[in-house]
Amino acid sequence: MPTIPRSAGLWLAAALIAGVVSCKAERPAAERASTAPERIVRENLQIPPDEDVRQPAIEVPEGMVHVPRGGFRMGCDEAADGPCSAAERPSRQVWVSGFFLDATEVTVGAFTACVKAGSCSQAVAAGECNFGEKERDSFPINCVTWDQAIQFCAWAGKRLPTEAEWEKAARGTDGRPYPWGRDAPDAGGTFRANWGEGLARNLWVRDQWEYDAPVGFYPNGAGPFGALDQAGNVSEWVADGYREGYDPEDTMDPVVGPTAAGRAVRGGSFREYARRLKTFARDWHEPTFWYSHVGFRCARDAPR
Ligand SMILES: [Ca+2]
Ligand SMILES: [Ca+2]
Repeated sequence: MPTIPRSAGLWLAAALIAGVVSCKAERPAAERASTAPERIVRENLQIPPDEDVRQPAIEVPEGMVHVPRGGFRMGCDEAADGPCSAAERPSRQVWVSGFFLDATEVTVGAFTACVKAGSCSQAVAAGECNFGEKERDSFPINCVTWDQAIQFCAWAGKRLPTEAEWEKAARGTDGRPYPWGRDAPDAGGTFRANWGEGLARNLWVRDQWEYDAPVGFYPNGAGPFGALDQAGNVSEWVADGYREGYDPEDTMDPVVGPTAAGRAVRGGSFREYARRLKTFARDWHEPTFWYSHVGFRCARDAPR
């Protein structure tokens, strides 16, 4: 039996050790990447990796905010949100495609430009209405019917948001009861919205405005995607017809056509209790009437 010289044996042992170490150091990068956690996250989202990670940034139109596609919890759940009205139930997961939403309510200035262009009919100018009043350009247009809101958004190359879009923009994906979070509108002495509180007018003006305020007056009231005044100031027409309660099966970009009750209105206004400011609170109005506490904002489809 041949013998390996002692010196050669030591060399072989050293080479083996070096080989093992070298082999570990040169493990292919692709093999290491296959266990990276981000791959698991994408699989759970069921979105192809290319679509998920390699898209260019979205260009957001001026004066709008971007609400990315995805699910959120729409409606009121007694356990999470406290007492719910029948109109606000059932709470369920809803998928909403990506869209842009006006950062503020449509202003008197913007609406007047549409009237001057011959594309919008005049808003009513009386009493608490803002149209035609001096130094009101930065206030929300009010006293407009649902049809006039449709007219304006079309002129601007936009449309009214659906009720689901409006609620997602206000509520985000964490189920918050107000656009800014869970704090009351006046928590810590900071006012986050313009609202009223019953019959006592001295309570209405604590937020500095008895009636409507210029849009964007409360930066601390911004929602999860940056929209302002979704809670309070003027209530807002949305595209949907009003039905008391939601269809639990209609969960992909839901929208309700015209109903006998009227059109849905969201967000509460300067003349309503804080409860009406909640992200899931609902109201409705007759679409051919106008109201001094109702305005609107517009939306537009996003590329994804
Ligand atoms: Ca007020
Ligand atoms: Ca509002």
